Amino acid sequence: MDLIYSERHRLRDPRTELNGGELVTPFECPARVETILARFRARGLGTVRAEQAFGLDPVRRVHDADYLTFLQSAWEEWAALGYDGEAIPSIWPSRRMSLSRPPRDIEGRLGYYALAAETAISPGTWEAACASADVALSAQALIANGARAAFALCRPPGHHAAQDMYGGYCFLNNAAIAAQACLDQGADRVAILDVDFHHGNGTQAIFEERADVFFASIHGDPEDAFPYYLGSAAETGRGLGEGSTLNLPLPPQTGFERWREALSAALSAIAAYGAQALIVSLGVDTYKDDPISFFRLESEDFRRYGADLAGLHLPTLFVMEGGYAVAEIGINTVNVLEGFEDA
Ligand code: OKP
Ligand code: ZN
Repeated sequence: MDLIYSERHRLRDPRTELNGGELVTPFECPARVETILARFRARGLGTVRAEQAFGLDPVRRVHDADYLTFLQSAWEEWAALGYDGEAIPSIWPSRRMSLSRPPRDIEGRLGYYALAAETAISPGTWEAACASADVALSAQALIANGARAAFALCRPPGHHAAQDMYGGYCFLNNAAIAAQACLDQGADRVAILDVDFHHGNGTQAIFEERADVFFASIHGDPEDAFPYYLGSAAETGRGLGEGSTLNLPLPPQTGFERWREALSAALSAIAAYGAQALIVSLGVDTYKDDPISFFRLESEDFRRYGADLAGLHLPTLFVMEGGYAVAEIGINTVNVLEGFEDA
């Protein structure tokens, strides 16, 4: 399968992440995708292609206009205040405050649009987020043109980003933008399977009330893991979308056997739904040595589940999400793709 890559991911290179009360070097760093790209090339899986520019129209199909305007100018507005540090929110519209409108001041708007504080906005963040969406759309075009599978090596990731929210290292929801593109090009039913360790709250929020996208996620139980406030098994979709959300939360120390049973349930549900295309939100932070996660998958397990995914026999778009054990991220990610291709 071919891989889409953008050099512009390097424009997203923040210095700081709020972690444990300190500002640390971010877990979500440029070396992640460079390591995956090198492994893909070394294994000769397919052609590496540059992204094409799709502009903002397909992004606007998923994200609110005011949110995009905010993201586009947030760094410049923050920099104009003369701070030395990167743009990090420090106040939110919490319970018993009004959520109704974004205020004028940039500090107020950061908190309005942020879902978490770890993700600093830095120079180049907007450009890199747009490039990441272009990577997803370019790979989507490959499957739309008949490829069995394609790999969008997106960075920054996307699955925590909702219509009007950023955070969890995400700004634009690459998988959701690609799913919407499939629908806009004529598909009736698309499935997104999120295998990142963290619940894809943004993707769920975007499609929660719709029947044309089935969202299934296997993730650390939100009782115990980020993003905490969405992702319980009780959430099954709302309104027209009732029944098209499937959350499979799992406890700390979950190993591959139990994880694979959850995958089997998700794949059965996707088959029953009658999806015409599969989009995999591919995070490899389920790995046993991931520094911020608590599942126990071994490198060979990624190959095994890649083969399971192929069993759906659907055009499949892999969209990169998380994974922070940088030394093993290339092996684990490419193992999924090889397992899929060898099945
Ligand atoms: C993004 B993706 C570290 C906590 C980090 C944010 C996690 C974002 C994960 N102290 N919290 O889903 O891989
Ligand atoms: Zn994750």
